[in-house]
Amino acid sequence: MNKNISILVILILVVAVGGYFFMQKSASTESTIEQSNSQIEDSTITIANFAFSPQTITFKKGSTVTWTNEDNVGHTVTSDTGTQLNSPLLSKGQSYSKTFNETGTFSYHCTPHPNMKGTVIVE
Ligand SMILES: [Cu+2]
Repeated sequence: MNKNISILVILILVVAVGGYFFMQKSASTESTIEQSNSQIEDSTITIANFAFSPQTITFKKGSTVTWTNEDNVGHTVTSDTGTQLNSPLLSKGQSYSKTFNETGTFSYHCTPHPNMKGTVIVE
């Protein structure tokens, strides 16, 4: 009888300790995911008065940037070099989104108005 109770106590201890470590492990995995998610920010750039605002923007890899044209005039979001950014001509109220999965500095301009410039820095 006493032996049976001892075995029962040991079993309960094993389950309790095992459960504790399991919960610790899943809790730390959860916080790691939360941390990496918090570094990814979706950003908005406004195109207004023939300018990109903010003109320079910095964010983490994996973030999505959306440009929205608020001017009555059509604008584009076009990479200075390469094809990373290649929007169509955006009319008023139209948007263009791009997800950056690689780090780097991406300079862009507006094709009809080459003096409109902006920079996206992905860390
Ligand atoms: Cu423009």
